[in-house]
Amino acid sequence: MLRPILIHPDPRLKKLADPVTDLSDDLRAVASDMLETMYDAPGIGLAAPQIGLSKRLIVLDCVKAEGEAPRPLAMFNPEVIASSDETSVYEEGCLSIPEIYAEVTRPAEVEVRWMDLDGKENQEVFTGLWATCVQHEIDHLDGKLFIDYLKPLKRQMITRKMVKLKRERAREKA
Ligand code: K2U
Ligand code: ZN
Repeated sequence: MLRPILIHPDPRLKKLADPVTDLSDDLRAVASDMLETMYDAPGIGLAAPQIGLSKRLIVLDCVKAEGEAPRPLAMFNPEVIASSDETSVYEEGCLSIPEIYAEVTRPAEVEVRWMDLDGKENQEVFTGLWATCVQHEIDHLDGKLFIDYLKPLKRQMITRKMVKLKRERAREKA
């Protein structure tokens, strides 16, 4: 089912998420809800803290080419185990910071280790948009948002805009 996505500023987006110790059908159902929510947004990634769950779980599908088969991935306890010195710049967005985009520089290639839905350990090198997205999602598990890489003044301006947006959305609901 679709889950509501938290909007910045929200303390739950700044917390260090807890490792997943035992995989359960409940957690598998959360991963499936997160993928449904991500596709609906639409987005190409989503982290559990964004739906208010402080667990180290992310989902992503960065397949952008038309006609290419989607590749929905769910990662439990993902960690970057190696990253390239070479960097890439990408104009990032975030489902928790709607309508805001800014350039972020990150390692161009990352090797990630994670546990999948079957409880199996995986290890894979990601490049391009996949590399950007998986790093953006793992940052969410550490309470880090892409605007944390921007200059303080720009970050404060964005936060003020989000406070205003949340107030307007609350008024619409009332
Ligand atoms: O974590 C999220 O909020 C999901 C982001 C993931 C993302 C952000 C920046 C760069 C790549 C992935 C959403 O998918 S935001 C929508 C989006 C889609 C493609 C490119 C940029 C932003
Ligand atoms: Zn995000």
